[in-house]
Amino acid sequence: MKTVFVAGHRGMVGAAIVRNLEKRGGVHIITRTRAELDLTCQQAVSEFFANNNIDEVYLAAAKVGGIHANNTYPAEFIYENLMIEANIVHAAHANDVQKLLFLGSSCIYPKLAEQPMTEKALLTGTLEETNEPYAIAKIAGIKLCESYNRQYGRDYRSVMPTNLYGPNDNFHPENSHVIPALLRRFHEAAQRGDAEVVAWGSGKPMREFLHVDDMAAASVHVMELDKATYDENTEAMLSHINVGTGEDCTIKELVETVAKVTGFKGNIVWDTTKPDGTPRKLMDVSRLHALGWKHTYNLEDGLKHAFDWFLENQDNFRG
Ligand code: GFB
Repeated sequence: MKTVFVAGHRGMVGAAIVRNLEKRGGVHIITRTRAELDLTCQQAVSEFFANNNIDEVYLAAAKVGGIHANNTYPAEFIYENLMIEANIVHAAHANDVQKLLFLGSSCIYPKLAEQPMTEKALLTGTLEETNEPYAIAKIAGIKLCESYNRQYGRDYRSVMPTNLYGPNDNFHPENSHVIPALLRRFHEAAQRGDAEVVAWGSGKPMREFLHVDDMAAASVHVMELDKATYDENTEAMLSHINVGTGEDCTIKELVETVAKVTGFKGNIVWDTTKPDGTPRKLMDVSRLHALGWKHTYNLEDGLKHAFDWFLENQDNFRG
């Protein structure tokens, strides 16, 4: 039975990957909490790989957050992500782990990339300033994988998800992404019977959203593709694959759907002192579709599922 290390299993994506792998069965899954293994510590990561006979790695550990967190803690976003990736990718190689899947983000693409964004848009323009440090770290992660593949013949793949949401999300009022922030704020406003609720920015930016269970399924799908099929659909210097739905909506439309799902009936006030971020970042998912994977959740059903999870877990979620 192969041994699979899921780095970041307490996070939203890592937890979903563990659920997916457990459901499929037939693998031995290894996880470590932050207290057990500090992924930013090179020596600890080296020793962990040397002491465990790992066959495959899902690299879902990362410092993540929404537009405000990225803009407020740029040092942590670049430092922690670079360290985690460099330590894990190098230790995997040094201990002869042949397969690894690195998880990035759609913010690796230029702020004004042509829409929808194909994998070829990488490094063709200037990044969005609110999350440039995070994006640079994620681009470095892709290039780490490509470099070990080129020089040492490793099979380290990368997937770049669009904005994700779902169970185990971070519902912090300021530092979270837009969906968890709005689900919580609208729910609390509905409970109190507030007449209005505040959403950030102009409402005009467009975003694409993918349920995390779909992301986990796509990650396992890409990891399990045979090498010849993967290689045929990627290129030596562009070996990452976009993961998304290929459909987007305005933040205003998202807000209206969140109001419907949470039962909030009052007015929405836009706080235009908050940043909008990238105007649009729609993924071109044709490479992923050609590789035989498509999402299952539409946005409203996905939001209902995430909201149910929130209601069941609101007493013990993070933030
Ligand atoms: O999800 P979000 O923080 O991330 O914000 P980004 C998306 C959009 O929602 C922005 C608006 O236009 C926000 O102004 N928005 C409206 C809100 N109300 C709220 C709110 O209450 N909270 C939040 N957070 N936003 C992140 C990157 O960018 O996307 C990360 O900073 C990462 O690096 C992630 O790539 C996927 O899509 O703008």
